[in-house]
Amino acid sequence: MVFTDAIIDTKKKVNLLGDTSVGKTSLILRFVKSLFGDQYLKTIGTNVYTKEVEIPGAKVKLIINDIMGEKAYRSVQQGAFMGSTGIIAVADVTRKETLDNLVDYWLPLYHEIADSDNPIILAVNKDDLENKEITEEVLKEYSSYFPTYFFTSAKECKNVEVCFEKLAEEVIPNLQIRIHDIEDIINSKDIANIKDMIDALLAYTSELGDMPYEERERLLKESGIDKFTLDQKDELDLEIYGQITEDQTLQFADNIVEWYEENDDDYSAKAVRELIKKYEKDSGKTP
Ligand code: G3D
Ligand code: MG
Repeated sequence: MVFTDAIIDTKKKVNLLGDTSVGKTSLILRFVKSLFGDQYLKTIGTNVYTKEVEIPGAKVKLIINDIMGEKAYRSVQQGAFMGSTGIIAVADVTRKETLDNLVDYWLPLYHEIADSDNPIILAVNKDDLENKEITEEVLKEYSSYFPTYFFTSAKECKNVEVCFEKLAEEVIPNLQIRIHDIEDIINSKDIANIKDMIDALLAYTSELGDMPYEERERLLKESGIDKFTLDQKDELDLEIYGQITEDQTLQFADNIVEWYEENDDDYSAKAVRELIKKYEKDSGKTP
């Protein structure tokens, strides 16, 4: 079994930001509707577009907010940043000041509202034009703000999809690491008995699934595994395993799935469901 299917199915709100006329609306329309041109651009206020992106391991519905670039609309712009999980910062390759304005105006404005850890992809747009003021050389000086950038053209459909796909990847924390590691847990060894299963559940929740220690302990207790506490390394004593029943183990697994669902971690809920299936198969309960 390999996690090539989308194991996460989620929605994420993202924003494009940057000065007027850098091509924010054009990039969105190119990406969402495969359109470019005059008749679509006369947007007023904030517009919201959605498009589903498939990347390895996940299906992400991007909810893309388009804002007006005029700085006078500050409060409207900030409203559009609520709940944002990541941004494409857009500059115009022929106007270096649009890059500086990202750093001096747009990023600080965004960070007043949104999490400073949110991923940022830089799109240096209109790469089809001559008279470039923003080059690879120039971008070296901005690498602390924009570690990831693409030269794009909404007009010529260059690097547009890759920008949004990269953002989709980055708005899911640790996606690649998690896919790799859960595959390891699931593929590397059999989960043929209660001990293996509990070990896998403890390993997943503590190392990959970011479940707080106290929560893990609480879910153990709620599963009837209440006589025991975890040690510092999140391990149970060896002798304890013999006293745990299969029902308690599966109850623990179900509680974990439920906990992840409540905490909007679809990936982890699905990963633990896979562990349950694996246990049922390896222990001979299902063919
Ligand atoms: P904005 O939403 O950031 O304000 P728009 O920017 O998407 O409205 O684009 C502003 C102008 O730049 C538009 O031209 C648009 O056609 C043009 N534009 C957008 N992307 C590109 C691109 O990749 N290459 C080129 N050459 N032009 C682009 P008008 O003439 O309508 O002002
Ligand atoms: Mg626009």
